[in-house]
Amino acid sequence: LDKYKGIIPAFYACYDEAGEISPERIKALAIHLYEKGVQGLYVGGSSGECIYQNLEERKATLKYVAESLKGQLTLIAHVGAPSTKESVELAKYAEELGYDALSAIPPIYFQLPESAIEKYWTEIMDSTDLPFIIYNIPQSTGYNLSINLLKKLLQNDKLIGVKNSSMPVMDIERFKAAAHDDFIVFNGPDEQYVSGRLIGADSGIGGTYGVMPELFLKAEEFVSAGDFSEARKIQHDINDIIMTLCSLNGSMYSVIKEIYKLKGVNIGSVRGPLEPVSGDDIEKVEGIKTRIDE
Ligand code: NAY
Repeated sequence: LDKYKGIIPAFYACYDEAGEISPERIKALAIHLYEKGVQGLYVGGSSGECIYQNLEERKATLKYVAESLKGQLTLIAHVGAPSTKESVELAKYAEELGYDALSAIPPIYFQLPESAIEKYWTEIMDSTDLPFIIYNIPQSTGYNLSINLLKKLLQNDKLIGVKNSSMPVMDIERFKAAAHDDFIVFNGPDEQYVSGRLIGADSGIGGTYGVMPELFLKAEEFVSAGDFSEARKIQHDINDIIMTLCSLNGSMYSVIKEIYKLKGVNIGSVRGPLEPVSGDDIEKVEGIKTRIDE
């Protein structure tokens, strides 16, 4: 399970100037992140703007990332989709492409009973031979994984971990305590990477790792070495940067994509209803990049 330990950026949606999926840009971003030395990639999740892409577009993204990097780092496919049918189709496709693991949010839009959520995740798990990682992100889905459901799902050997994006770091400790020793908990909130690791997270998957991989790799190095005071300093820098990423007009992802253009890796902008960076704020992007590079 060492292949899941380390810094795993959530892969960004890559569009051309017309807002269509860009194979070339997907490949360029994949190679760029690989060269930074990250442990793996989480493809097609929140940062992949999965909710705003159709099945064919999501499949294309999974395919071009796999073509670029299969066998070179750990690849996790997020396959959560509005219906079970589509999620299973994506899961099977990811298996064909050679992904290492699958992951999915719970069903969205309707507030379904836990029995339906259990069935949804179980049907995805049963559809392939790949290991499965629950994506718990209650602030976006409206459902917070219960210890009760986690314990039930743990009877399925395919379940190897949970990517926990709920804000209480204590949830990480509770999930670790409820499961077996090899169960992997991934820290979700980037703002709490260091505290997440200290309370028991084995590694992390995050939406801002991709724009500042060096900082997260450094934070992880200090955590692994037990140098918490240095780790805390890096977390402080990371949090200052995240606050500025979130302070401009437009979504955090649109700011990240403008920074990427300045890095010389153009991955396009965001897709509606996410808003691009607008007006004078575009001039502030350079300052954020400088802060990251310092
Ligand atoms: C994914 O699937 O793209 C992620 O892992 C992103 C998880 C992110 N949470 C949300 C709500 O977007 O990494 C976090 C987030 O970007 C970060 O903590 C900054 O707020």
